Amino acid sequence: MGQVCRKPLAMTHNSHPILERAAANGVALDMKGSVAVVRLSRSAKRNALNDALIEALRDVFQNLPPEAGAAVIHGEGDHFCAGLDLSELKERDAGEGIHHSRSWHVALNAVEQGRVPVVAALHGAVVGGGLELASASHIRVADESTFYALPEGTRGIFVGGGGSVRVPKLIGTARMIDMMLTGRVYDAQEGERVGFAQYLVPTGTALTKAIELATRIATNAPLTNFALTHAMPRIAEQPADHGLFTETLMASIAQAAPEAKARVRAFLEGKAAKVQKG
Ligand code: 1HE
Repeated sequence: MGQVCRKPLAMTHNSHPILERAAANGVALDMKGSVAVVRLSRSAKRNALNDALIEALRDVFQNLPPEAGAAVIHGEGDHFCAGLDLSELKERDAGEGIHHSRSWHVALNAVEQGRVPVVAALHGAVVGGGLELASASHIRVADESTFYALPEGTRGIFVGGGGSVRVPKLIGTARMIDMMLTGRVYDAQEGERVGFAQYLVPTGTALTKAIELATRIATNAPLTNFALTHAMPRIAEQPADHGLFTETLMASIAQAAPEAKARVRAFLEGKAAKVQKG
């Protein structure tokens, strides 16, 4: 997990200078119960991701308050995120481009491989780097206004924020190549069908739904959430024999935790909810 695993900030999120700086650079954090609600707040530029905002995103996800058991990310205004801030692209040479792309990888890894599961609440444009950011989250909830695109192809550039790794895992390599070669845009319904979003909700309700899901996720045993967000993606990339071995290790660690024992005992004593149909 590298640096994202470090001890969370002891100070409140309102008072800590790192989070104050992040808020000034377009990433605001509010706690809603056990859920860290992270808001892209650069709506005048459609939440386009400039260097300062990427750094802020990294800082926020590396420093979530200890009471956070899950996080939600959403965008202010009419769109989730318009991707890379194109005004910063003008003069970058190859060497600078390498560092720029790697800085995105660090920030989006902080989202994907942080301490808690992350639910993205999507609406409006989820394009370019915005789609890369959404793909780094663990669950995506989209409202009916959402549309997905990778305009990098038509802008003469390539994805650089992890999109070529994460987007094909959601929709497949062929669909991603098609999106970039042809500029194809998926609407909200199609986006759910092909696998961008796991939930499709009425316009204006994605954030509410995402917070509802995150609140529930935050009640899971922390080791279960860790297994799902850190072990599962790695198992999926391992050869089957290695995957089965990793699964065995993770399962035995999770079941040995006192929290697991208590939860199973509660069910056996009739004190825990049964699985309900639909
Ligand atoms: C921006 C950006 C941006 C808006 N960089 N400034 N991303 C794109 O190619 C998408 C470009 N953006 C758009 O297609 C549209 O802006 C939207 C569909 C997202 C929204 O349209 P709309 O009509 O609501 O807003 P707008 O009038 O186009 O934009 C409002 C302002 O935001 C305007 O600035 P203003 O000063 O004239 O008010 C726009 O210039 C500004 N703006 N999007 C900079 N992206 C790690 S590699 C990732 C590579 C990529 O992400 S490439 C994809 C880039």
